[in-house]
Amino acid sequence: TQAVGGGYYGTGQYTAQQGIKILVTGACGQVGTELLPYLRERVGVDNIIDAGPFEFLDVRDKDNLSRIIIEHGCNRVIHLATLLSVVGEKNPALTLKINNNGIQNILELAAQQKLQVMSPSTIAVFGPNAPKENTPNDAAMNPSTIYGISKVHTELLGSYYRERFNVDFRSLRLPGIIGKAKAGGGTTDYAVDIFQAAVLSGKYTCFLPADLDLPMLYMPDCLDAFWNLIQAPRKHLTRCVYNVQGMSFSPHSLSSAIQKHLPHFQLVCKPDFREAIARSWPRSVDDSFARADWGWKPKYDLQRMTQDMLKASKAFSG
Ligand code: AKB
Repeated sequence: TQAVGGGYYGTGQYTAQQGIKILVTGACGQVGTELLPYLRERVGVDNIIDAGPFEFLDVRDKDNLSRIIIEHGCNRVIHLATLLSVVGEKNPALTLKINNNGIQNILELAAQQKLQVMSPSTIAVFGPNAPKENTPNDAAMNPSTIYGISKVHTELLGSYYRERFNVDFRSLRLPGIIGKAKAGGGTTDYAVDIFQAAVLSGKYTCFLPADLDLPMLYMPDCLDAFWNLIQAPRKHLTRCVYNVQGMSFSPHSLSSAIQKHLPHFQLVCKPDFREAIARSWPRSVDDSFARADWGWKPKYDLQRMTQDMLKASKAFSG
């Protein structure tokens, strides 16, 4: 067992955990980029196999997936590879192939090789008829985007494999994720891009209306959510899919939070087709099951996240 130092988020000392070997798909995406170093601190550098720097992998290719899992002796998979809401509407057929075939391959291999599977879902599983405020974990879903439909498929297939084949499947319904890594292809991406624009030009043109609230989560809390859910004893989990959020805000309230640090910052809103996607989603979600079952407790609210993001964006832009 080897001790590794605290890192990027000042998380302190961790002891590399013996017996955990994780394959992370989608390792070069927004969450993967930050999850990899976070996991390496916790389970040891050699115990994270990612489909980025170490193995190139198409999640539709089950034979290659199987080879990588066997060759590296993986016992857990964090399956992040997915197409998000905006790209999904541009290419529904490809979204079904990547999102649906990907999770099916992972779950089939998990059943054969007894792997724990963590694969995030999204607030996009909730469609226009679900309650908009504090959307309950068990609200009827009926999404209107292909991305949401593919993630309902992920949730249902995961639950099926858990009941039928005893696969330890776990999932988080992620809201918009704000972090230092670039986002891409999502409806909530404005909440990432706005920070670079604020620091570089003092102005941002947003593709959503100023008053439209969406649930959001800051990356350090997102990473803790992944870790805490995969580490939770299975007997404590009353379900396999959990709503989580850290805050809920509109472009206008985010802009006001930025103006506290950059008084001349200007927000201009020119809503486009992404408004319809955002309007079909919850404005906030009820995450009380996550709090009760595995101790979910986000640390960042809008003010704290904004301060941290502006600091990082300033450092980044020199
Ligand atoms: C998106 O905007 O598509 C994603 C999501 C909310 O799942 N960030």
